[in-house]
Amino acid sequence: MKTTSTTKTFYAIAATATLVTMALPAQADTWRGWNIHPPGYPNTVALEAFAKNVTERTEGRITAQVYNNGVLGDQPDAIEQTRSGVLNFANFNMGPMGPIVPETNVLSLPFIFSSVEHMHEVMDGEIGQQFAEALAEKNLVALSWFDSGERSLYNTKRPIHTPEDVQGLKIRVMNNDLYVDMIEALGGNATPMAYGEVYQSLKTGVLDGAENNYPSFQSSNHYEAAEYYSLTEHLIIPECLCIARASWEALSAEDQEIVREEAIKASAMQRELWVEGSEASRQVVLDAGVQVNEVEDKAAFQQLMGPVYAGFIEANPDLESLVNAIRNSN
Ligand code: BDP
Repeated sequence: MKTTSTTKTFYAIAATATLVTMALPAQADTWRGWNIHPPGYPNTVALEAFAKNVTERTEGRITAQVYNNGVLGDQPDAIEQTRSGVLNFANFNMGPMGPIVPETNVLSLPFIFSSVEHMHEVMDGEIGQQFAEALAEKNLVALSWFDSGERSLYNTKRPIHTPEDVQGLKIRVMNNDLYVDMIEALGGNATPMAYGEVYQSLKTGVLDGAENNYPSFQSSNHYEAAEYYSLTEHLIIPECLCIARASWEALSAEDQEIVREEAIKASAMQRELWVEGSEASRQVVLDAGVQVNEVEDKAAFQQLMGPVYAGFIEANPDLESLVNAIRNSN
């Protein structure tokens, strides 16, 4: 049969239409979740429970799966992929979020929270809602907040008791200029680097140190390379359970409710597991011979952050009231 160009066009459109109708339901309900941590890590356990419960409760309308160990990309990449809806959900630390959602940089100011409890109060209240709104504007729906404890400095050279001990050390930081300013204010040399590259760099001496909480210091095996862990506790950064806005908006009101409830349950679970997990990780690193030291004069570190705050407020005058609101909420 001789086909005219009109019939050809018709067949092409019909074929595309069939493909679209066939492909859409499958794509719409398969949710891929990004996670940087390994199996067994508190965040991983909570995210996996979230995925399982969402899958069960939506009776196949969503099939959610978590991909661990950052296999779907490093964190800055994964943030972009979730913003564009290529990934559907994720647990993100607010550190690497700063370059994309400037408001969240407030959470990366050293010593902004006086304790983990203070951070929880702020994030679970009205101020936390402001951050959720800022994230939503960038296509990330933050449904609940996870804990990530206190981050402290560790290195291969010496215990850190005073800022002078940081002098000259090459310290890895997450991808955010604020952390470069923070380490430089202490006299160290900051190197922004993807999490997955730090272990090798510590081993080979490209880096002298990094900073993180106990669970990550342990699960990343950085403790095998860095013998000194010093409790500077300079950063208390919340993390979100975030959904891609496109995935969220594609849900019925009923399914949004299920996803929201499960995200809140996941954060309660994560916070509980975090407390146990931090203690277990502390034991592992101590048993492995890591020298952990308290930092008696934390104020000495805090004072050096003056210019970091001043520079930040100068560059973001509109965020000054948010900084003050958090500091005064304690
Ligand atoms: C961990 C955070 C993770 C970060 C990592 C890092 O949970 O999101 O990617 O630190 O230092 O504590 O990059």
